[in-house]
Amino acid sequence: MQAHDGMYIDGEWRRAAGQDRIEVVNPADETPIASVPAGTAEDVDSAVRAARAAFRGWAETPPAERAARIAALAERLTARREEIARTVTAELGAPHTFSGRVHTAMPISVAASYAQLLEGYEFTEKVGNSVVHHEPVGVVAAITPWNYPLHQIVAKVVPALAAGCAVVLKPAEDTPLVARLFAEAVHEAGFPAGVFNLVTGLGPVAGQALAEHAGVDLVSFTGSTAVGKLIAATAARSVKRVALELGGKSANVILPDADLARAVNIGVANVMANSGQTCSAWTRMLVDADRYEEAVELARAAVAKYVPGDPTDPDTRLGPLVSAAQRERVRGYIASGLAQGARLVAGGPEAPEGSERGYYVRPTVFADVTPQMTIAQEEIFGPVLSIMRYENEEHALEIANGTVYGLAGAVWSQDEAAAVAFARRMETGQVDINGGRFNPLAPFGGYKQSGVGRELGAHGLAEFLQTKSLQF
Ligand code: TXE
Repeated sequence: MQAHDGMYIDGEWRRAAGQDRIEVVNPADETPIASVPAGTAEDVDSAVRAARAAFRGWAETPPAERAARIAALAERLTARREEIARTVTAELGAPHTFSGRVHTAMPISVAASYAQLLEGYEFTEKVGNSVVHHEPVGVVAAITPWNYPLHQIVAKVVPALAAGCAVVLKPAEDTPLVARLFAEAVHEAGFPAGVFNLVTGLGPVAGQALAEHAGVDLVSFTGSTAVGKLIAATAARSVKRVALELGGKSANVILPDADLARAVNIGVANVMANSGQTCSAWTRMLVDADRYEEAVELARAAVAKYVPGDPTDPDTRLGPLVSAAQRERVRGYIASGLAQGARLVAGGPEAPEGSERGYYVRPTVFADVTPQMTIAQEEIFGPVLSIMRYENEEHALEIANGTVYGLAGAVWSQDEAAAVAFARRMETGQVDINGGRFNPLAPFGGYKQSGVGRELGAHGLAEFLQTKSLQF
């Protein structure tokens, strides 16, 4: 087990103020693999001071130079991609192929997209007799979750740096190792000291201290809705800006004329990816009454391909959940589905066969799920799909929009215009039409209680800017 010392503050690895440590556990076999310092309010204060001191200089650095540093960061992450993928597999439990293809390649593409975007970006505009300047907000606190450990960091830190902000990152306690690799890559990329700082630590200690700190101008948070509300309330006390990316309960709406097999297969794959620990996962599949049983059978066959296994094995498609706590939450939701009368098509709350060790759950499909059930309303964050029946399009829309969330979704139809018309009526921030494809420039974020603000692309950059107008 590797005991890491230090946190990256003011361009160097500094010893933590306190003695407490966080143990990182491999979720596939429950063995401790490393430990990192558990930062305190004192460490947070040093990091925020370093960021404040570096901010002005970085804000005044020409955008082309900021772009060059970000391009160098993307290049350093690319050079370390195998190490990153291995680390994500070790601390999160994601299957190795998925760690490489998604957990590593996707954030690298996002980082590279900001280097490009900055090149042509206009930080000033003329409006009548005024010139409007888009200026960086200041010091940004980035608080990130464990589910896509590198992507969540990149999606906040890189646009903040591109905007000219200085950043203090507090990554999730379950997955601090990839955050350390990110800090090393930032260092290698030659950013000025203090522009980026990393404090590892517990949410209620280091996270809370960071969200409260008077030297922070904006808190960008991704995580649970409960903590998001807490952070918004804390930030409101000193009128800090917030960007919140919270939970989801996205609908996968299969319209009656859609290619059913394709929609169900891709829909099941979407929910099983990352063991269901994806905020945008299409966890509610909506199928018309006529083709309902056919869809259930297709889903039963599709989910059989997801056999929980060792994430380092290249053939494994479904790894464990991140922690024992998440496993218990997910099993609890599966039990609630059974108790509330949903029909179990596959899986169940028991541990999968042969998984005495590791935080594994059975890939689970429920049919006959009704909108009132807990599993149709709350974010489960595990490999659990609910298949729901609709009578007509209005009914489908009512079900799709019938939760407090609105993060993502999907619509399938042979008639693309009909799919688009339906998507426009969905109360959600992003919809994939007939499958969709990841676009690092497309804004991502929530309607309703799924959040405030947008990540990625120009919208993600604008999150970290404030405007000043000069009148002539
Ligand atoms: O999240 P937390 P958890 C959802 C998902 C999951 C549930 C719980 O449903 O099952 O949340 O996950 C930091 N002040 N999502 O408990 O606690 C914490 O240290 C400041 C959805 O892991 O919200 C971590 O860095 N910070 C989601 C981050 O907040 C605090 C991704 C997220 O942890 C804090 C993850 C506090 N008081 C979970 N308490 C998504 N939207 O993608 C905790 N933190």
